[in-house]
Amino acid sequence: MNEPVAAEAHRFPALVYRRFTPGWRRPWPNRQSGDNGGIPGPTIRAEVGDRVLVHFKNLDAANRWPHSMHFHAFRYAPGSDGAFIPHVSGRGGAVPYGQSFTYELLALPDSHGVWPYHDHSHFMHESIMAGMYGTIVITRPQDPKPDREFVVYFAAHGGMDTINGRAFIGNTPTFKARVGELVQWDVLTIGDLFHTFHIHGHRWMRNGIPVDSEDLGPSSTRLVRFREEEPGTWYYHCHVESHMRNGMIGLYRVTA
Ligand SMILES: [Cu+2]
Repeated sequence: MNEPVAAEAHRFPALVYRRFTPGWRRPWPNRQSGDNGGIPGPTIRAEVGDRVLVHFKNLDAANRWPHSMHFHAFRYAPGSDGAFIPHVSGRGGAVPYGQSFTYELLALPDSHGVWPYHDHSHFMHESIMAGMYGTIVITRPQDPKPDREFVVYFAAHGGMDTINGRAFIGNTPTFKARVGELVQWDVLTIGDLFHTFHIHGHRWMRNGIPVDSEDLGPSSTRLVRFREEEPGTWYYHCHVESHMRNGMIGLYRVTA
């Protein structure tokens, strides 16, 4: 038997992206569970053809590190890459504490899908380990609009294997859907590890072949979509066994 461990042993100091009202006056209301509430950061949504401006302000009062935002999938000039290259990248690659920067992005026809964004400053690794990453969803007009959309982010934090920054059932999100609904799972990974996304009792198509698992390397993404027809309470989890038993598991409840 494992020794009981104090709750504090299962907490870690986090550093997150948060959406604010214009002028960074106050945090945006956290209406959707898991969005703007911690890890991952708020989901950035765009349509193909959209020009997107992201106004970033570094409010890391705890560390006073420089930070940045680096966006996958969009087209942007090198100045909006958000990656720190010594003597090259300019302010966008390392925004000093207290300062702001606007990233200019364009969603191209081949930008559609699910993608990560994350810190890429010289404190990238510490920052990602602390939670500085989020999701980008870029849609095309012809994409079906799901009735339910769930973000599942696999990463390791504080010695645990987490889904959306949380470990074990009851802490990880419990997702809900109804029979007949079009359900979309935006599955992402960040960090050093490979993960396998698996849902019990369900299958979906990948390149014309039915699958019930998706293997993802670091910084990989999968958009999983199916019409729900299986009522019940189901596990979803990473199928790397050591990750699952270290917290990477949650519940999915389907009602008729
Ligand atoms: Cu895993």
